[in-house]
Amino acid sequence: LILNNSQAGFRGPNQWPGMCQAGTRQSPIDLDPQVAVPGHFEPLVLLNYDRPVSANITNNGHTVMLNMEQPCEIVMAAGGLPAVYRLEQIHFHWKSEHTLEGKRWPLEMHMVHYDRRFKKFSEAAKIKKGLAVLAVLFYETKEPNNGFQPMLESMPKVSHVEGTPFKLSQHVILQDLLPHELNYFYHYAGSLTTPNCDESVVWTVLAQLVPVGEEQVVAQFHKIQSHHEPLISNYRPVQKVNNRLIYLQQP
Ligand code: 1SD
Ligand code: ZN
Repeated sequence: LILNNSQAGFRGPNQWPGMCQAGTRQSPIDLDPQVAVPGHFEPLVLLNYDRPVSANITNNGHTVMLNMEQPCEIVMAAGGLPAVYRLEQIHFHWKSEHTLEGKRWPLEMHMVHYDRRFKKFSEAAKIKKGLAVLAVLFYETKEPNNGFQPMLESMPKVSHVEGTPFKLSQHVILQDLLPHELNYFYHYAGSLTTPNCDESVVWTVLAQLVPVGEEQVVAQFHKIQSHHEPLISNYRPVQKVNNRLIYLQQP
């Protein structure tokens, strides 16, 4: 499995199996206010995002991931979501997977949640709308974003070590990684962006961007290694919208 787009020929995204080729509701997509229809949803509800939480950090060979201990009480609901979803893990793509009016941003965060009526993530992942991913796009600034500090503190431990989880030495406050405006988002039905690209995800992509320090991206995310080589990028190309409605909720 090759996620590094610098190697995107053999076994790259164009050769991924199953739904990745056959699907019609795939992710990521380009997001464009001209194409979107207005959303009239209730505001998003994010519960316990303001709480300091402990997590494990892992380099899984295609991204760096923070795992929450389950069952966790950090949940996402409303905002057009058909259920209440529990946070399973957070991971990153560099550069962004979703593009905004054709523009790709340097970093995208995926907060992966599963319908809490299921006992565990893997069961919900097989069901349409079983998963809800909250995505945040970042733009680079000279100043570092302190919200990343607890995570970046532990990143050097995993950058050259694949598959081993380490406990974060500090607690993270998830809200510190979110934009101020939460009632401004794209909402659509899509898929996981890695094989087998199951079409089980309700996507909420926040439309207000968040700053991240250039150095934080270059000196930390770009140092993550996969098979002893820097993981230069790990985004899937944008997919066809087909006959889906893409909603844009505006404050
Ligand atoms: O790429 C991630 C993958 O690492 C895994 O976390 C999966 C959930 O099992 O989700 C995809 S993604 O669609 O959130 N990018
Ligand atoms: Zn992802």
